[in-house]
Amino acid sequence: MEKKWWKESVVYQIYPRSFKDSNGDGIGDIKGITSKLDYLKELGVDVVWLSPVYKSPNDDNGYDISDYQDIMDEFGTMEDWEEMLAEMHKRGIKLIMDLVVNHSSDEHKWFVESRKSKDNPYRDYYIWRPGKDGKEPNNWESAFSGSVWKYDEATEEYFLHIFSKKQPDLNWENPKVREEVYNMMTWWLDKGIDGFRMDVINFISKVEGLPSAPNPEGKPYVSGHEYFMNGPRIHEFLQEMNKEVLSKYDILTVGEMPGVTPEQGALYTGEERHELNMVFTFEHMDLDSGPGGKWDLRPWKLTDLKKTLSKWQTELEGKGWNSLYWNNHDQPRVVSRFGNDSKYRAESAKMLATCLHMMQGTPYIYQGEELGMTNVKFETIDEYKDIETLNMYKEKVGSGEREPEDVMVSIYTKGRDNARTPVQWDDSENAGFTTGTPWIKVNPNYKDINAKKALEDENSIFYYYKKLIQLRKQHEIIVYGKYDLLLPDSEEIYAYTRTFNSEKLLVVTNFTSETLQFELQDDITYTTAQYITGNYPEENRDLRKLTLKPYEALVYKLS
Ligand code: TEU
Ligand code: CA
Repeated sequence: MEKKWWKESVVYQIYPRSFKDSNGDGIGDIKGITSKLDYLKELGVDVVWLSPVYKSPNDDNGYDISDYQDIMDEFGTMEDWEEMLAEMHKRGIKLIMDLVVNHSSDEHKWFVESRKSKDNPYRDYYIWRPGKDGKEPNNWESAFSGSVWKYDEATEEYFLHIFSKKQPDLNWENPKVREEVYNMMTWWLDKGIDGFRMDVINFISKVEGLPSAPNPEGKPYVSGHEYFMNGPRIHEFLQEMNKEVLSKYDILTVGEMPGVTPEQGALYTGEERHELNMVFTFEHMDLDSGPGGKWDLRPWKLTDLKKTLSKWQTELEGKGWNSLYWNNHDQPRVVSRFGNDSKYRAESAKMLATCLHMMQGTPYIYQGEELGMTNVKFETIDEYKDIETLNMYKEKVGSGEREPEDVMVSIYTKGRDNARTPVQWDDSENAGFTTGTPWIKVNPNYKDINAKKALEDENSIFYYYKKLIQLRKQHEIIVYGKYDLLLPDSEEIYAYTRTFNSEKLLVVTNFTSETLQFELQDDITYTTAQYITGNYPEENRDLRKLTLKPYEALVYKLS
């Protein structure tokens, strides 16, 4: 397997709106990020992934871009951005930018032109269709509720938007669109950035004819994913992008890909295929969703989590490369989801970190994860800000399909705002995030959970993450070792080994609040067992008969 810097790196995701406000307007900004770079340096991360900071009317917090080559006023100026990049590079931190090119904002100049007339030169930059029998061109449902089509009076046609009405999908069939995107990417790379995270990049190729999906239950709209997820020309487009842009730079590329399987993941990331370095799978994020989608809650099972993650580990071994994540700006907080955010918050946060960071792949840490930040429960729906959450609430409650209290439980468990409450810097008002009124409320637990407190406590979750990051630099086996799952049927213990040359890494994690026994199987032999890390004080122990404390994590190197 080829050695690469991006395989040896740890990435930290910043969601700028919620990271740090520098001027008291309640909105995180670029100068706020720059003021916290020493904090990131202390943590030891190699790369920052910055969620969108481009010009945007903020219908979807920056994922609706109206100018790809300018900075959002609320976040600062291009000079602020350049200063931030220089300060990152000074500290040896690389920067990857978010690339959101499945869609733009409806306020982008391309779309403003496109909607003017059917013969406008920009018309084919987007996906326009006439209605069918006075209705939408097909029955696909938007990710943010309702139809994916919006009727536009000016030309009496509909345009496609998989996400919000203000996020029209770009038409990748049009070579001019692709060329514009490649030029824009080159422009940013020439400004010195170190790569891209590509938003829903496996949605850019749509099936010809945009057929309606089967709808046996006669619902108003149904998922059209099979017609645009991993679509017919996706690999061609990515190979073209690679040839025109990516291959000319030594960069990190990661594609966000809902609905990608490990088999496809191997195609997207295969070293010989010249597409992307890695992808973000959603398989492990979907384990607690029922057939009705993400808001249809169901309990998750550890055996399913292990099956999914292990399949990615083995399928990509020697072919492609994994990204490793528990959290991002779209997901609930992991300690509330797969851990225990009350009695064992610190233990379970460290256990989850260990379980993930010891796998093969590039780990991603989402802001606040290193503090063990938790989900939030706002009392009323008006306190929520996320368009996905608000639209869903309106639809489900408005139609009488679900009771408001019941919908709130879904939001508490899965809502994206769980990840978007401000980073808790200290125990002062508004958690030190802003001197003004924060755009979204701070989690009330900030007096107990905050960075200042974490930095003063050598046993904090923060320092545990720091150690995990350092270990990756010290032990090649953590980066390159081959993964093998142990105890596939246990609903309580997640254990695996990594093998590299003649060494093995043993990782044992307890996913419960119970004390458990773990016996290392006989066919794993060794003469010395070196303790690498754990989330309880180190003890001399017999690996053949381990007693695991609640949410305990242990890592040994066997040789
Ligand atoms: O997300 C894409 C995506 O499919 C989901 O994560 C989605 O946001 C939602 O949670 C489905 O339940 C990306 C971005 O990460 C997200 O923030 C944007 O809203 C979306 O694309 C549109 O750009
Ligand atoms: Ca601000």
